Amino acid sequence: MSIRSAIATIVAFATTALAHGTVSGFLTDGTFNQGFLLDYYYTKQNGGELPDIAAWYAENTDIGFISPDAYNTSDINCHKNAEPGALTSTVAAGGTVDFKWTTWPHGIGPVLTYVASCGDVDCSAVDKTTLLWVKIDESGYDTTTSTWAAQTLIDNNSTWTTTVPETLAAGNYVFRHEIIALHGATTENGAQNYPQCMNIAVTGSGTDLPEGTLGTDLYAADDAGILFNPYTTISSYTIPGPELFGSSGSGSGSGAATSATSAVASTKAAASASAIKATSAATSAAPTSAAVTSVVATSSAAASTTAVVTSSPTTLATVTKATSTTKAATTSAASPSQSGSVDAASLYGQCGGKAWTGATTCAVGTCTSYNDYYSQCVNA
Ligand SMILES: *[C@@H]1O[C@H](CO)[C@@H](O)[C@H](O)[C@H]1NC(C)=O
Ligand SMILES: *[C@@H]1O[C@H](CO)[C@@H](O)[C@H](O)[C@H]1NC(C)=O
Ligand SMILES: *[C@@H]1O[C@H](CO)[C@@H](O)[C@H](O)[C@H]1NC(C)=O
Ligand SMILES: [Cu+2]
Repeated sequence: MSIRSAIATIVAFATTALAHGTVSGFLTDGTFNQGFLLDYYYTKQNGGELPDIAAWYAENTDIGFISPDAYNTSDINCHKNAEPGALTSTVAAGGTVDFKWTTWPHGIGPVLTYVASCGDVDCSAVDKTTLLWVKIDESGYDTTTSTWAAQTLIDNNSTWTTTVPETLAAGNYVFRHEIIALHGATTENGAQNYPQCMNIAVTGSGTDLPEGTLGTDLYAADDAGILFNPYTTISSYTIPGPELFGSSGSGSGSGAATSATSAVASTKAAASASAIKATSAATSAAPTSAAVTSVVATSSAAASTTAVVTSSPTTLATVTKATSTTKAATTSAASPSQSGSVDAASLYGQCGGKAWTGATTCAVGTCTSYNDYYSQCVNA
C-alpha cells in the first residue's frame, strides 16, 4: 500500500464514526442491479479493475455526505469525485426503481429522486457538470403521522421505492437518489446530503421532459428545508430543490402548459403513494432481525480496522465528546418505551438528544453526544 492510500485509509476510517450508508443495489421493475460498493474504490487504488455496473463510481469512502458549503461544487451531483457507471439498466415509464440502502441510521429528513437526461450521449460518457436535474419523487414530513420520509425508508428495510412518471420522455437518464439528513440541520452547514447516481434508460411512449436544474443550483445553505430545526413541533416542512415533475407552475415556461394535464395525475399518484407509505410505516414493526444481522457485520468490519485509526487526531476528538453522553441518556431514560423489543439502538443509530424518545443504549458501539439534539451509537 502506498503512503498516499494509507493516508486515505486512515482518513476514511477516522470519519466512519459519523457515517451512514450508500445504495448497495437497486431494482428496476423488480430486477436487481449492483450498486457501487466502497470496496471498488480500494480495488481502483490497488490498480484492480472496476466491475462494469450502471451505478456511478464515487469516493465517499467515509460513507459520508455533501455539506451545504459544497452545494456549489460538482460533488453535489453524484457524491464525491463521482464518475459515470459503464452500463445502463432499464425501467419502463410508470414502473418502479427500488433503492436499497445499507442499514440507514438517521430517521430525520426528506428523501428525493431526480433524473437528468443524457440526450444523445450514452450516460456512461456524460459530463456530470452539464446534467440538468428534474425531481420526479419527493417525500418530506408527514404531519398526520409525525413521520419523516427517512424514517419510512428505515422502516422499509432501508429501501425507497420511486415510481417513474408515466409521461416521462423515453431516453437515457442518470437517476439521482438522495437522502438529506437533518438531525444537525438546526445549525448552519449542518444538513447532510447523500446523493447516489445510476444510469437507467426509461422506455415507453412518454414525451414530457421539463427543463432541469444544474446540480450546483439545486440547493442553498439557507433554504427553508436545509437550515431547519426538526426538534420542535413541526407544522410544515418545505422540501428543498426545484418543483416536482408535473407540479403546476414548474419553473420552465415552455414545458409548463403541456404538462398541465399530467400534473394532476402525478400529484394524485404522489399523494396516494405517500398514503401507502404512511400506512405501511404505521403497521409494520421495524424489521429488527434484519437490522441486527447487518449491524453485526458492519461492526466487525469497523472493529477490525480500529487499530489503524488510533493515531488519528480526528478519532481522539470524537472519543472525548463521549463525556456528555450520560446527561443525554439520563434525560430520556424515563421516556415511554415501545413494546420492549427495541431497547438498544444499532450502530450509528440515534441514542439520545433533546426530544428523543427512542432507545438510549447501544446494542453495538458507545452512545456519543454530538450536540444537545443528537447522540449516536459509534465505535470509539
Ligand atoms: C463554495 O461556497 C463556499 C462558501 O459556502 C466557498 O467558501 C467556496 O469557495 C465556494 N466554492 C466554489 C467552487 O465556488
Ligand atoms: C432487507 O434488505 C437486505 C439487504 O438489501 C436483503 O438482503 C433482505 O432480503 C431484505 N429483507 C426483506 C425482508 O426484504
Ligand atoms: C418497500 O420496499 C419494497 C422492496 O423491498 C417495495 O416493493 C415496497 O414498495 C416498499 N414499500 C414502501 C412503502 O415504500
Ligand atoms: Cu450519520
